[in-house]
Amino acid sequence: MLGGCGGPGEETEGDGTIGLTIGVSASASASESASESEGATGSTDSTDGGSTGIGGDPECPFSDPGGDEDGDGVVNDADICPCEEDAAQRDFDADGRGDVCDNALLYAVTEGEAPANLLKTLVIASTTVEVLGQTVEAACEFEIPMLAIGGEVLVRLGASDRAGLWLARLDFADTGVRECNIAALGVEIVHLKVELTDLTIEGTEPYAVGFPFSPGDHAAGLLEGEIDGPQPIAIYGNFVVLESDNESLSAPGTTELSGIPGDFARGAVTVSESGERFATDWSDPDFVVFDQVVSESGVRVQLVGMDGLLKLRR
Ligand SMILES: [Ca+2]
Ligand SMILES: [Ca+2]
Ligand SMILES: [Ca+2]
Repeated sequence: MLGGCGGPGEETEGDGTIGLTIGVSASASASESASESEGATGSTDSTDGGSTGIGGDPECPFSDPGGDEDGDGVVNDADICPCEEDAAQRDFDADGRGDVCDNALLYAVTEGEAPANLLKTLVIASTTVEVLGQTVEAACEFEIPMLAIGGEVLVRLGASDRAGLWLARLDFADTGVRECNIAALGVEIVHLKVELTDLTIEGTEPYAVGFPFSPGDHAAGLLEGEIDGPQPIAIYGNFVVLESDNESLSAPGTTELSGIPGDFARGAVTVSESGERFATDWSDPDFVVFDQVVSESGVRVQLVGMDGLLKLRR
């Protein structure tokens, strides 16, 4: 499925330089971004205490405990979201605030725990070169381990039977040195030793995806479902060429990928223990995470495959 990685169309009139990189950005923290996100229900701080409003919400004061501020049929002093319509009165994490008016559930990658938090993927690097008098696309590919060592994921529940999901940020361990032989027409062009460092993926559109769940499971403290679409992301990091046996084609050095647009694959989501734990299981070795020309010399980098398990905690 990875054959023919010399894709047409995008190559520029390159000088044959093959040197890539992916670049670290000063990314906003997921928490900051979360509070800015459209439709997020409150901040991600779980400082629920000290509220003065009936129902525990300081932003929802009213004077009549026996009234029905939001008209959902539940009187104010019994309503776990007194200012928002939620006749079902769901409270997934049992903190006294209903799903509809509660903060999003915020999960953190605490520590890489391979094989959990290890995503398998493949890097394909290609460029246009002159070989035996012909201009051809030359490529190499190598597997990289993507071990998640930090980041934040949010899950937002509302009145529907669908949870909003936002992989706000994932930070990955450096890949370690990989070898990459670029060849074309049977001719080895350059043999590189490379490493991807400081790799970070950010979800660029909060809650652009989600997953459906069963109300019965919700009542039992469990949400399970399949993500309903690819999540838009931006990728940052450094692609470092450590050694090269053909420095006229590719000198050692670092290339930045700064905000390369891509997508995270669909996967199976489990939120268990009434919201304490979160897991996503990906199994799509053919999914193209991104496919971009990343340098002026026309180097094209593809990241292919999402396969692995991410386990997070609140
Ligand atoms: Ca009410
Ligand atoms: Ca209500
Ligand atoms: Ca709650």
